[in-house]
Amino acid sequence: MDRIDFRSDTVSWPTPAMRQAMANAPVGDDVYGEDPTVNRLEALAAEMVGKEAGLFVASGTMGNLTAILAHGRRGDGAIVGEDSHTFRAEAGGMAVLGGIVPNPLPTDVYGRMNLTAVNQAIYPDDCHFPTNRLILVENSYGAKGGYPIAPDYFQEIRHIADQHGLIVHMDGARLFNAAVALNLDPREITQHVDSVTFCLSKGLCAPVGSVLCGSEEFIQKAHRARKLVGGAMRQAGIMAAAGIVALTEMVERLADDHAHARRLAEGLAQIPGIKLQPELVKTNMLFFTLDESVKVTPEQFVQRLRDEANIWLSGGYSRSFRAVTHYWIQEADVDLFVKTARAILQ
Ligand code: TLP
Repeated sequence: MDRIDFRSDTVSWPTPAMRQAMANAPVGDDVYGEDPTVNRLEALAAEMVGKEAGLFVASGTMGNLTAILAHGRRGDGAIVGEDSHTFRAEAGGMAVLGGIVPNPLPTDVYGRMNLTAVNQAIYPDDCHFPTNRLILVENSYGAKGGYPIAPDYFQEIRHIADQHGLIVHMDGARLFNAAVALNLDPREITQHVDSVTFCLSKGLCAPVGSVLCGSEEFIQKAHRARKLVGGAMRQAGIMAAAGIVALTEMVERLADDHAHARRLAEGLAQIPGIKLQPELVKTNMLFFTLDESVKVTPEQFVQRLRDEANIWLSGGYSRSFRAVTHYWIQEADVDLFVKTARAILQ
């Protein structure tokens, strides 16, 4: 890449192997179900998360929206973390386009809703209320520093859902980061949910795309929902080819990104004026805050990192920043970040 970009793992460029695979991909019309590369990706994705079928979509947002549209109807309720991506950062799609009524609950330091609160959030069977339909979960949990939530939480959520006939969808944008960090097969996490979306274009480096996975019957419905939001593509095998490389070559190496994030956290934590908790850094992201005592403004901090070391960082709202590691960030880049930050703040 042409810069050291910690703003997100979404910025990661495709690898040379992906570009090669894209150039050589056999293609067909995916709306007719005839793109062999898309079909291969969907089958591989479904197998890796232990579901019957998969659906290639343009983005994580489209995957979550397609899932919610396929699972629910106007007037249905969705219990969801109040700082989850689906509730907070997808332009309100479930309500705007689906007529789904979110029922947001607080989450703990790891991104888990309190189970008693989840139980209490289920409406009585009464015409005043939305219809109970969905519980939306996320793993890893972006707003809580990408914390990887262990499967027992999802098992509890499943239990509640089963008691009330609810459907559980997981925004697993960074599911593989969670699985690698927990040293688990992703299926051990996804066995507790009805459907899951994961992204190919974040830490896994593909240029575009996510896959929504679930039962055959659900994916049939999801085809219509994806069409509805304009997401049915044609020779999408060009992009799916990169996704296959992402799933076959880029999963295990996520551990390197996690080690880099931890190294960055430990380095930054040593600098006077920076506040963070390295022990919470388990995957490829970290949050830190500039102490009130720091003279440099958040904007100056971002600008100087860019000017002095070509290091790109976003954030600064409430003096808080997020740094995300990915394939294109090496240990030397992490050390340069720490060294430059120290020089700026001294
Ligand atoms: N997250 C982006 C931004 O939107 C914040 C990022 O840089 O992290 N779920 C989670 C947990 C996500 O973090 C994201 C993207 C999505 C869903 C949506 O994926 P895309 O961007 O492909 O629509």
